[in-house]
Amino acid sequence: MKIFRVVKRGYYISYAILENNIVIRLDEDPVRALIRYSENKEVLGDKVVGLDYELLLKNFQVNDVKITKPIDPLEVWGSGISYEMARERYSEENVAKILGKTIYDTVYDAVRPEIFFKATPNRCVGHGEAIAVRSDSEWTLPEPELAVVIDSNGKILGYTIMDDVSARDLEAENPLYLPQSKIYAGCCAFGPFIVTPDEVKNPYNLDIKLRILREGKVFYEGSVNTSKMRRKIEEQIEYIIRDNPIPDGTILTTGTAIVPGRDKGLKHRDVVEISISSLGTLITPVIKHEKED
Ligand code: DO4
Ligand code: MG
Repeated sequence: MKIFRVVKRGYYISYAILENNIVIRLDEDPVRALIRYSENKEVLGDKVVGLDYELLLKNFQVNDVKITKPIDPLEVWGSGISYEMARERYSEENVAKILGKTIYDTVYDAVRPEIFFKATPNRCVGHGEAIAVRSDSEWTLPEPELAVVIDSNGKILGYTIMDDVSARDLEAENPLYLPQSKIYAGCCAFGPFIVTPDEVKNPYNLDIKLRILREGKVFYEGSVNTSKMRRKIEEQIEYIIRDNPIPDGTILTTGTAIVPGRDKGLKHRDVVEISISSLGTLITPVIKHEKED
């Protein structure tokens, strides 16, 4: 099952796409629906005909119906340096060291992963909605990542595409600035769907592709397969739930391996496209927050 959500005249409506493209209008909160499905494969709602969700994905809005983020996660957490490529690229900056090794080299080899708080619903956007560059950042990058939606016990309810947008200049200046680099309005995009585990055969064999478009042309592109992930998702979840109560529908984003350089920072009006096999394509325009006088 895939779920998605639209907003129509100020109201959210959630849908599920079942086998053979049968579309159901869900009768309950989408997180509750994911839990119900994970327990007994049951879906509560009525069959809908004539909803062209492919057109919604392409145009973002059709008449008064607009696609939006599939759930409002009360908490979004991130895992860092879970790929060799991230360790390398993050270590290239003149960053803090512990006993002669960069903090990124150290955490890559450590038993304990890097886990950080990422976002709340009001900081997240969905397909077709704008991610943002902070007004005080000159180097902000998209981080295309596989994310999991989990329940309060850490059980995986579904997978989604997440963009862990990060003000890289702030965190490169001082690791203590990580929360400011990671958490602000428009710092996180996810969707367009949440896809249940029965439709994602192997989360460790998914292609992740990133394209940054500038004035309609490809300005940057990169790709990776999740087989390169060093920290398994279960291990990341174990650390998130350890002595740390999380609500049902929490999202964990599992880290990036695609790290564009200093000359590839996002600009106002860019468009970021992230595709992951089995999960679809997440497209978001970029805005830059304006400095206040
Ligand atoms: O401290 C660095 C954050 C790393 C990160 O977000 C990632 O590896 O995806
Ligand atoms: Mg990240």
